Amino acid sequence: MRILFYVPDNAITHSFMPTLWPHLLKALTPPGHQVTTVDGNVIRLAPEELADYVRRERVDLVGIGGMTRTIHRSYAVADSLRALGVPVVMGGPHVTEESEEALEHADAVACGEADELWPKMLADFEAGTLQPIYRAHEKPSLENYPILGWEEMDFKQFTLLPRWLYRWLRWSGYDRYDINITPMESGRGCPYRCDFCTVSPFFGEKVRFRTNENVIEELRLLERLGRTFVFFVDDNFAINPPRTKSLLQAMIEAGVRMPWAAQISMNLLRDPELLDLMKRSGCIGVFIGLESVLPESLAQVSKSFNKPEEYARIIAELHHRGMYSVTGFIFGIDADRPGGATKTWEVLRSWTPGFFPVFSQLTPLPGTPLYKMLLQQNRLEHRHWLNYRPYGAAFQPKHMTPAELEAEIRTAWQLAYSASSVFERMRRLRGRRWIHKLIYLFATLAFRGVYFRQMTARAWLSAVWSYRRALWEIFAPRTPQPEPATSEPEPAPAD
Ligand code: B12
Ligand code: SF4
Repeated sequence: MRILFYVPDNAITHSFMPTLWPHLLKALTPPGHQVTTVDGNVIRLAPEELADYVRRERVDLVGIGGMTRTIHRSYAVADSLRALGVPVVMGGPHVTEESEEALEHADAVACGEADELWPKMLADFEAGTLQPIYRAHEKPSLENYPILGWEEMDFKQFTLLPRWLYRWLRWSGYDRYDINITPMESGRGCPYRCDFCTVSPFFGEKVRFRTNENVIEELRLLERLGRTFVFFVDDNFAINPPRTKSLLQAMIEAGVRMPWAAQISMNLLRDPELLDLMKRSGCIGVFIGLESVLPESLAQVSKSFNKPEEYARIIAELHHRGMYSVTGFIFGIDADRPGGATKTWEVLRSWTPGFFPVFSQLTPLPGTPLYKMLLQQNRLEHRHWLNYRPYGAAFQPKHMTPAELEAEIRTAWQLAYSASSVFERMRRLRGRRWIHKLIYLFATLAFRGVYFRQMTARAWLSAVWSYRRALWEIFAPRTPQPEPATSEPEPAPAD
């Protein structure tokens, strides 16, 4: 049977990393089927174009991912495929919570982790007995996790470099440096229950892990394939510190030298032994959900285990060891008031410049305590995901209007990525080698693109041009020279 997995596009950014679920489900597909994946974030197709492709390739069954952020795209694609008579199944965190809604667009829905459901769905489909809902009652163990077929993957489509730069690399014979990321799971689940997060409801509070040997086997495969960078997608990679340390130790002993990044909560990064092992095993970056610099806001989303007074020190500890931090902030929590973005930036600008901040609005995702609370208080835009607006507020914040909340996000991005504040950070890197500064500036440009549209050569060049003073800093002599602070917000983006 011919099966197509489709990852819906987010319509804003190019993807730098394959999405994991199609590759995992492919590895769990019984032999005898031909499975292809199309990632809409690298191959942008209108629903009708995808329908044409499915007809041309005579696909028998299409599986579509269901995240809240892109669910409107999933439904549009599903509708156009089913109009052709092609059966569609869906899975993922959104459809798990909103299965009735999803069934208006799909023939069947996998609710929860689908590792064990998928072969059953497939068998039922072949037998003509496909059920509408498949629900995982037990959380699958990850002890016998399959080794994914990465050797069949065309990673070049995910290159992080802008296409024009990549074309130039190819032209000059350096296209083996296709910078992109391979996702890998080492465990699932998180016991922390932050109010806005779907991870505890979806994957559960009981944490499950792959064996060290199994993770190392996949890392070895990636090394053989010449892969350059791994992102552990576990929501809290160090949730069980002894286990994480044992995995990192095993990676060091096995001699797998694969640069990696992961998501780890701030409270777990206080441990210097963990930080040392992270560095020795190849860690170059950590995503940390800091969420807020205000203790009252953290308390309101049940995340008081984050301690703002230790943020700067831990970011500096990571940076000192050569690891960057991507720090996530949320605005719109009930304790937040207008002006929060400026206050936040006043705190952040004094930190060691080894971090890349990203800002988003609080988003009520179905299945979360936050969603239930806002629904109860009648502050929620009904089925807000069907009316998706980038960085749009989908609820009524307590101390500001939705428009004010959107303005806070804009201000935060403008302050953090303005030419003057990037220049200021580059000046403070004067003690570092040029290559470090180059990487920092390139990564800053890439993170800037999360908010400011940067999909064309022109947009990239214009961003580089606006950072020209910072660019010169790459070649500045290696002497630390603190510069007085001058972060002025930039004008709003034209797009
Ligand atoms: C990696 C990741 C990203 C990467 C995605 C890159 C990539 N190409 O994969 C990046 C950093 C870009 C990202 C961004 C965002 N993410 Co994210 N991300 C994750 C993360 C950490 C891992 C995803 C993963 O691979 N999981 C492992 C796989 C195996 O699990 P899975 O995807 O759920 O798949 C299983 C089942 O769901 C099911 N399944 C899934 N799809 C399908 C389809 C079919 C047909 C079937 C049968 C089964 C099935 O089978 C799989 C095996 O059991 C998850 C959290 C998590 N641990 O899952 C959050 C998560 C998916 N992200 C989330 C969010 C909110 C976002 C953002 C909106 C954040 C933001 N504010 O911008 C953006 C939007 C991204 C977009 N698409 O536009 C939420 C989604 C919640 C929801 N209800 O949709 C999650 C769950 C985290 C959370 N805190 O709640 N993210
Ligand atoms: S620590 Fe991270 S993964 Fe765990 S519940 Fe909180 S936000 Fe979700």
